[in-house]
Amino acid sequence: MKTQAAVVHQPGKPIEIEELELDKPRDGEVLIRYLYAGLCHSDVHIAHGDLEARLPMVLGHEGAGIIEEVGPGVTRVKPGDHVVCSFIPNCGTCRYCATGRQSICDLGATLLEGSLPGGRFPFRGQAGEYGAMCLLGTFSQYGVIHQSSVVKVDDSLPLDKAVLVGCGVPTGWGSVVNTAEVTAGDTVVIIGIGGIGINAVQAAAFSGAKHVVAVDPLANKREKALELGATHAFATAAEAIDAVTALTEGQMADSAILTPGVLTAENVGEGFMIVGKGGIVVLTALNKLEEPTIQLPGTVLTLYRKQLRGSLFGDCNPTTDIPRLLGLYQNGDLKLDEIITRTYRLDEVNRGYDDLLNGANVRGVMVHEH
Ligand code: CXF
Ligand code: ZN
Repeated sequence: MKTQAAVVHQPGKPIEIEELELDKPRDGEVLIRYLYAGLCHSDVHIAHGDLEARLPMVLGHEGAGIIEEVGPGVTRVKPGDHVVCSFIPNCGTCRYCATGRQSICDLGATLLEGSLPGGRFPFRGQAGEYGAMCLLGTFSQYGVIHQSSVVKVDDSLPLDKAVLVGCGVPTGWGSVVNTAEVTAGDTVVIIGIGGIGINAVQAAAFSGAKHVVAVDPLANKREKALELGATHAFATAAEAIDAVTALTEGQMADSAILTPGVLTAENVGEGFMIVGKGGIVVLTALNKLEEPTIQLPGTVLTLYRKQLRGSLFGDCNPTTDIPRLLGLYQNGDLKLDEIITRTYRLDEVNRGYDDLLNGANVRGVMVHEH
Protein backbone atom coordinates (compact mmCIF):
# COMPACT_ATOMS: atom_id res chain seq x y z
CA MET A 1 0.00 0.00 0.00
CA LYS A 2 1.01 3.66 -0.34
CA THR A 3 1.68 6.06 2.50
CA GLN A 4 2.78 9.69 2.79
CA ALA A 5 5.76 10.05 5.10
CA ALA A 6 8.28 12.62 6.37
CA VAL A 7 11.79 11.49 5.54
CA VAL A 8 15.33 12.62 6.26
CA HIS A 9 17.74 11.81 3.42
CA GLN A 10 20.74 13.86 4.45
CA PRO A 11 21.70 15.46 7.76
CA GLY A 12 21.30 19.23 7.74
CA LYS A 13 18.67 19.19 4.95
CA PRO A 14 14.97 19.90 5.46
CA ILE A 15 12.72 16.94 6.11
CA GLU A 16 10.95 15.84 2.90
CA ILE A 17 7.41 14.57 2.38
CA GLU A 18 7.36 11.55 0.12
CA GLU A 19 5.02 8.81 -0.98
CA LEU A 20 6.39 5.41 0.01
CA GLU A 21 5.34 1.84 -0.57
CA LEU A 22 4.60 -0.14 2.58
CA ASP A 23 4.82 -3.94 2.81
CA LYS A 24 2.20 -6.12 4.46
CA PRO A 25 2.79 -7.21 8.06
CA ARG A 26 4.72 -10.47 8.47
CA ASP A 27 5.40 -12.67 11.52
CA GLY A 28 4.82 -10.74 14.75
CA GLU A 29 4.11 -7.50 12.89
CA VAL A 30 1.07 -5.23 12.65
CA LEU A 31 -0.22 -2.61 10.23
CA ILE A 32 -1.06 0.55 12.14
CA ARG A 33 -3.00 3.59 10.95
CA TYR A 34 -1.26 6.42 12.72
CA LEU A 35 -3.68 9.10 13.86
CA TYR A 36 -1.25 11.27 15.81
CA ALA A 37 2.50 11.66 16.18
CA GLY A 38 4.51 13.75 18.63
CA LEU A 39 7.29 16.09 17.54
CA CYS A 40 10.08 15.13 19.95
CA HIS A 41 13.54 16.69 19.88
CA SER A 42 15.30 13.41 19.05
CA ASP A 43 13.93 13.49 15.48
CA VAL A 44 15.80 16.78 15.03
CA HIS A 45 18.92 15.19 16.47
CA ILE A 46 18.72 12.80 13.52
CA ALA A 47 17.82 15.47 10.96
CA HIS A 48 20.80 17.54 12.18
CA GLY A 49 23.17 14.58 12.34
CA ASP A 50 23.75 14.76 16.13
CA LEU A 51 22.50 11.22 16.30
CA GLU A 52 23.88 9.21 13.41
CA ALA A 53 21.19 7.11 11.88
CA ARG A 54 21.01 4.92 8.79
CA LEU A 55 19.40 7.08 6.10
CA PRO A 56 16.95 7.52 4.50
CA MET A 57 14.77 7.29 7.55
CA VAL A 58 11.09 7.96 8.17
CA LEU A 59 11.13 10.12 11.28
CA GLY A 60 8.75 10.05 14.23
CA HIS A 61 8.92 7.89 17.32
CA GLU A 62 5.86 9.02 19.27
CA GLY A 63 2.73 7.60 17.71
CA ALA A 64 -0.81 6.58 18.51
CA GLY A 65 -3.36 4.97 16.25
CA ILE A 66 -5.48 1.98 15.40
CA ILE A 67 -4.39 -1.53 14.46
CA GLU A 68 -5.67 -2.27 10.94
CA GLU A 69 -4.25 -5.73 10.32
CA VAL A 70 -2.07 -8.25 12.13
CA GLY A 71 0.47 -10.70 10.74
CA PRO A 72 0.87 -14.34 11.76
CA GLY A 73 1.74 -14.99 15.40
CA VAL A 74 0.54 -11.66 16.75
CA THR A 75 -0.90 -12.12 20.24
CA ARG A 76 -0.65 -8.72 21.88
CA VAL A 77 -3.21 -6.81 19.78
CA LYS A 78 -5.99 -7.34 17.24
CA PRO A 79 -7.52 -5.23 14.44
CA GLY A 80 -9.45 -2.28 15.83
CA ASP A 81 -7.36 -1.95 18.99
CA HIS A 82 -6.29 1.54 20.00
CA VAL A 83 -2.59 1.63 20.74
CA VAL A 84 0.17 3.92 21.89
CA CYS A 85 3.59 3.12 20.45
CA SER A 86 6.63 2.88 22.65
CA PHE A 87 9.89 4.17 21.19
CA ILE A 88 11.55 1.31 23.03
CA PRO A 89 10.28 -2.11 21.94
CA ASN A 90 10.03 -4.82 24.56
CA CYS A 91 10.48 -8.45 23.60
CA GLY A 92 9.66 -9.65 27.12
CA THR A 93 12.31 -12.34 27.17
CA CYS A 94 15.81 -10.82 26.82
CA ARG A 95 17.76 -10.61 30.08
CA TYR A 96 16.78 -6.93 30.50
CA CYS A 97 13.03 -7.35 29.87
CA ALA A 98 13.00 -10.46 32.02
CA THR A 99 14.48 -8.50 34.92
CA GLY A 100 12.11 -5.52 34.71
CA ARG A 101 14.38 -3.29 32.65
CA GLN A 102 12.41 -3.06 29.41
CA SER A 103 13.90 0.34 28.58
CA ILE A 104 17.13 -1.43 27.62
CA CYS A 105 15.47 -4.34 25.75
CA ASP A 106 17.84 -5.96 23.28
CA LEU A 107 15.43 -5.14 20.43
CA GLY A 108 16.38 -1.48 20.96
CA ALA A 109 19.66 -2.22 19.15
CA THR A 110 18.14 -1.01 15.85
CA LEU A 111 16.52 2.24 17.08
CA LEU A 112 18.75 4.27 14.78
CA GLU A 113 19.09 1.63 12.09
CA GLY A 114 15.34 1.62 11.72
CA SER A 115 14.89 -2.04 10.78
CA LEU A 116 12.31 -4.32 12.36
CA PRO A 117 13.26 -7.29 14.55
CA GLY A 118 14.62 -9.82 12.07
CA GLY A 119 16.26 -7.06 10.03
CA ARG A 120 13.77 -6.04 7.35
CA PHE A 121 12.67 -2.58 6.19
CA PRO A 122 8.95 -2.38 5.36
CA PHE A 123 9.13 1.12 3.77
CA ARG A 124 10.42 1.39 0.18
CA GLY A 125 10.73 4.38 -2.13
CA GLN A 126 12.87 6.02 -4.81
CA ALA A 127 15.97 5.80 -2.59
CA GLY A 128 15.54 2.07 -1.85
CA GLU A 129 14.77 0.74 1.62
CA TYR A 130 13.84 3.35 4.21
CA GLY A 131 14.41 2.89 7.93
CA ALA A 132 11.78 3.75 10.51
CA MET A 133 12.94 5.80 13.47
CA CYS A 134 12.90 3.68 16.62
CA LEU A 135 11.31 0.84 14.60
CA LEU A 136 8.24 3.10 14.23
CA GLY A 137 8.42 6.02 11.76
CA THR A 138 5.27 7.68 13.08
CA PHE A 139 5.52 10.62 10.65
CA SER A 140 3.76 8.36 8.15
CA GLN A 141 0.05 7.80 7.67
CA TYR A 142 0.56 4.05 8.03
CA GLY A 143 3.31 1.86 9.43
CA VAL A 144 4.22 -1.79 9.68
CA ILE A 145 5.75 -2.29 13.08
CA HIS A 146 6.50 -5.11 15.50
CA GLN A 147 3.97 -6.03 18.17
CA SER A 148 6.64 -5.42 20.78
CA SER A 149 6.45 -1.69 19.97
CA VAL A 150 2.75 -1.22 20.76
CA VAL A 151 0.75 -1.05 23.96
CA LYS A 152 -3.03 -1.44 23.79
CA VAL A 153 -4.87 1.36 25.56
CA ASP A 154 -8.45 1.99 26.61
CA ASP A 155 -10.76 3.08 23.74
CA SER A 156 -12.00 6.00 25.82
CA LEU A 157 -8.59 7.70 25.92
CA PRO A 158 -8.03 10.66 23.59
CA LEU A 159 -5.17 9.44 21.40
CA ASP A 160 -4.13 12.99 20.49
CA LYS A 161 -2.99 13.38 24.11
CA ALA A 162 -2.04 9.76 24.86
CA VAL A 163 0.48 9.90 22.00
CA LEU A 164 2.86 11.81 24.29
CA VAL A 165 3.13 8.80 26.56
CA GLY A 166 5.25 7.03 23.92
CA CYS A 167 8.39 9.06 24.71
CA GLY A 168 8.30 12.56 26.23
CA VAL A 169 6.14 11.79 29.24
CA PRO A 170 7.77 8.57 30.48
CA THR A 171 11.22 9.97 29.70
CA GLY A 172 10.70 13.04 31.88
CA TRP A 173 8.45 11.51 34.54
CA GLY A 174 10.56 8.38 34.91
CA SER A 175 13.83 10.35 35.13
CA VAL A 176 12.46 11.75 38.38
CA VAL A 177 10.54 8.82 39.82
CA ASN A 178 12.71 5.90 38.70
CA THR A 179 16.17 7.23 37.95
CA ALA A 180 16.50 9.95 40.60
CA GLU A 181 14.27 8.03 43.04
CA VAL A 182 12.70 11.28 44.24
CA THR A 183 10.69 11.02 47.45
CA ALA A 184 8.50 13.40 49.43
CA GLY A 185 10.34 16.36 50.89
CA ASP A 186 13.18 16.30 48.33
CA THR A 187 14.64 19.27 46.54
CA VAL A 188 14.72 18.61 42.79
CA VAL A 189 16.19 20.82 40.08
CA ILE A 190 15.15 20.40 36.45
CA ILE A 191 17.42 22.03 33.90
CA GLY A 192 15.64 22.57 30.55
CA ILE A 193 11.85 22.81 30.34
CA GLY A 194 10.86 21.31 27.00
CA GLY A 195 8.74 18.31 26.13
CA ILE A 196 10.70 16.17 28.58
CA GLY A 197 11.56 18.61 31.37
CA ILE A 198 7.93 19.67 31.82
CA ASN A 199 7.04 16.08 32.69
CA ALA A 200 9.96 15.90 35.09
CA VAL A 201 8.48 18.96 36.81
CA GLN A 202 5.07 17.26 37.02
CA ALA A 203 6.60 14.08 38.45
CA ALA A 204 8.63 15.93 41.06
CA ALA A 205 5.56 17.85 42.24
CA PHE A 206 3.42 14.69 42.25
CA SER A 207 6.08 12.84 44.26
CA GLY A 208 5.85 15.45 46.99
CA ALA A 209 9.15 17.23 46.44
CA LYS A 210 9.39 20.23 48.75
CA HIS A 211 11.24 22.40 46.26
CA VAL A 212 10.82 21.88 42.52
CA VAL A 213 13.23 24.25 40.85
CA ALA A 214 12.90 24.75 37.09
CA VAL A 215 15.64 26.32 35.00
CA ASP A 216 15.06 27.63 31.48
CA PRO A 217 16.15 30.81 29.70
CA LEU A 218 12.69 31.29 28.13
CA ALA A 219 9.91 33.02 30.09
CA ASN A 220 7.11 30.94 28.46
CA LYS A 221 8.80 27.73 29.63
CA ARG A 222 9.29 29.03 33.18
CA GLU A 223 5.63 30.06 33.30
CA LYS A 224 4.50 26.61 32.18
CA ALA A 225 6.75 24.98 34.80
CA LEU A 226 5.26 27.16 37.56
CA GLU A 227 1.75 26.33 36.29
CA LEU A 228 2.43 22.58 36.46
CA GLY A 229 4.09 22.28 39.84
CA ALA A 230 7.45 24.05 39.98
CA THR A 231 7.89 26.03 43.20
CA HIS A 232 10.63 28.22 41.72
CA ALA A 233 11.81 29.05 38.20
CA PHE A 234 15.02 30.72 37.08
CA ALA A 235 16.52 31.73 33.76
CA THR A 236 20.00 30.43 34.61
CA ALA A 237 21.57 27.62 36.60
CA ALA A 238 23.70 30.18 38.45
CA GLU A 239 20.55 31.82 39.86
CA ALA A 240 19.18 28.39 40.75
CA ILE A 241 22.40 27.45 42.60
CA ASP A 242 22.10 30.59 44.77
CA ALA A 243 18.42 29.95 45.44
CA VAL A 244 18.92 26.27 46.28
CA THR A 245 21.78 27.18 48.64
CA ALA A 246 19.41 29.50 50.50
CA LEU A 247 16.36 27.19 50.39
CA THR A 248 18.27 24.19 51.75
CA GLU A 249 20.60 26.09 54.10
CA GLY A 250 23.55 24.85 52.12
CA GLN A 251 22.57 21.19 51.91
CA MET A 252 21.78 21.60 48.23
CA ALA A 253 19.46 19.53 46.03
CA ASP A 254 18.76 15.81 46.27
CA SER A 255 18.68 15.49 42.52
CA ALA A 256 19.19 17.38 39.27
CA ILE A 257 17.48 16.27 36.08
CA LEU A 258 19.22 17.40 32.90
CA THR A 259 16.67 17.88 30.11
CA PRO A 260 17.90 20.71 27.84
CA GLY A 261 17.48 20.45 24.04
CA VAL A 262 21.11 19.45 23.59
CA LEU A 263 23.20 18.31 26.57
CA THR A 264 26.46 20.19 27.22
CA ALA A 265 29.40 19.70 29.60
CA GLU A 266 28.28 22.93 31.24
CA ASN A 267 24.87 21.42 32.06
CA VAL A 268 26.52 18.41 33.66
CA GLY A 269 28.86 20.65 35.67
CA GLU A 270 25.90 22.73 36.88
CA GLY A 271 23.91 19.64 37.83
CA PHE A 272 26.92 18.32 39.74
CA MET A 273 27.29 21.60 41.65
CA ILE A 274 23.62 21.96 42.51
CA VAL A 275 23.24 18.55 44.20
CA GLY A 276 24.55 18.02 47.71
CA LYS A 277 25.84 14.96 49.57
CA GLY A 278 24.25 11.77 48.25
CA GLY A 279 22.83 13.77 45.33
CA ILE A 280 21.90 12.17 42.01
CA VAL A 281 22.44 13.88 38.65
CA VAL A 282 20.34 12.37 35.88
CA LEU A 283 21.53 12.68 32.28
CA THR A 284 18.38 12.45 30.17
CA ALA A 285 19.09 14.83 27.27
CA LEU A 286 21.32 13.79 24.37
CA ASN A 287 24.09 15.35 22.32
CA LYS A 288 26.50 14.21 19.60
CA LEU A 289 27.36 10.60 20.38
CA GLU A 290 31.14 10.95 20.55
CA GLU A 291 31.31 14.38 22.17
CA PRO A 292 32.27 14.16 25.89
CA THR A 293 29.96 15.96 28.30
CA ILE A 294 31.35 14.66 31.56
CA GLN A 295 34.46 16.23 33.02
CA LEU A 296 34.17 16.46 36.78
CA PRO A 297 36.28 16.31 39.93
CA GLY A 298 35.94 12.62 40.76
CA THR A 299 37.18 13.10 44.30
CA VAL A 300 34.25 15.42 45.02
CA LEU A 301 31.95 12.73 43.64
CA THR A 302 33.51 10.20 45.99
CA LEU A 303 33.71 12.32 49.12
CA TYR A 304 30.15 13.62 48.70
CA ARG A 305 28.85 10.26 47.48
CA LYS A 306 27.28 11.91 44.47
CA GLN A 307 26.06 9.86 41.51
CA LEU A 308 25.60 10.50 37.81
CA ARG A 309 23.00 8.29 36.14
CA GLY A 310 21.98 7.94 32.50
CA SER A 311 18.26 7.53 31.90
CA LEU A 312 16.61 6.11 28.78
CA PHE A 313 12.78 6.16 28.57
CA GLY A 314 12.99 7.29 32.20
CA ASP A 315 13.90 3.71 33.14
CA CYS A 316 10.20 2.93 32.60
CA ASN A 317 8.76 -0.40 31.50
CA PRO A 318 6.46 0.42 28.57
CA THR A 319 4.01 -2.45 29.09
CA THR A 320 3.17 -1.35 32.62
CA ASP A 321 4.18 2.31 32.72
CA ILE A 322 2.29 3.49 29.61
CA PRO A 323 -1.06 2.36 31.11
CA ARG A 324 0.04 3.61 34.55
CA LEU A 325 0.80 7.12 33.24
CA LEU A 326 -2.45 7.18 31.25
CA GLY A 327 -4.26 6.29 34.47
CA LEU A 328 -2.69 9.32 36.14
CA TYR A 329 -3.85 11.42 33.18
CA GLN A 330 -7.40 10.10 33.53
CA ASN A 331 -7.22 10.98 37.20
CA GLY A 332 -6.07 14.53 36.54
CA ASP A 333 -2.70 13.97 38.21
CA LEU A 334 -0.72 14.13 34.97
CA LYS A 335 -1.51 17.04 32.66
CA LEU A 336 -1.24 16.41 28.95
CA ASP A 337 -3.74 18.82 27.35
CA GLU A 338 -1.94 21.72 29.04
CA ILE A 339 1.48 20.88 27.60
CA ILE A 340 0.40 20.75 23.94
CA THR A 341 1.10 24.13 22.40
CA ARG A 342 -0.20 23.40 18.89
CA THR A 343 -0.86 20.81 16.21
CA TYR A 344 0.55 20.38 12.69
CA ARG A 345 -0.26 18.47 9.52
CA LEU A 346 2.36 16.08 8.09
CA ASP A 347 3.37 18.63 5.46
CA GLU A 348 4.00 21.20 8.22
CA VAL A 349 6.67 19.07 9.90
CA ASN A 350 9.55 21.50 9.21
CA ARG A 351 7.46 24.38 10.58
CA GLY A 352 6.77 22.27 13.67
CA TYR A 353 10.45 21.73 14.27
CA ASP A 354 11.23 25.42 13.70
CA ASP A 355 8.70 26.18 16.43
CA LEU A 356 10.31 23.60 18.71
CA LEU A 357 13.82 24.93 18.10
CA ASN A 358 12.91 28.59 18.57
CA GLY A 359 11.25 27.76 21.89
CA ALA A 360 7.64 28.52 20.92
CA ASN A 361 6.43 25.01 21.74
CA VAL A 362 6.37 22.95 24.86
CA ARG A 363 4.89 20.11 22.78
CA GLY A 364 3.76 19.97 19.16
CA VAL A 365 1.54 17.15 17.90
CA MET A 366 1.10 16.03 14.29
CA VAL A 367 -2.44 15.17 13.21
CA HIS A 368 -2.46 12.69 10.32
CA GLU A 369 -4.98 12.95 7.48
CA HIS A 370 -6.24 9.88 5.68
C1 CXF B 1 15.81 8.81 21.84
C2 CXF B 1 16.89 7.97 22.41
C3 CXF B 1 17.93 7.62 21.42
C4 CXF B 1 17.36 7.08 20.16
C5 CXF B 1 16.28 7.92 19.61
C6 CXF B 1 15.22 8.25 20.60
N1 CXF B 1 14.90 9.00 22.84
C7 CXF B 1 13.88 9.85 22.90
O1 CXF B 1 13.62 10.79 22.25
ZN1 ZN C 1 11.56 11.25 21.98
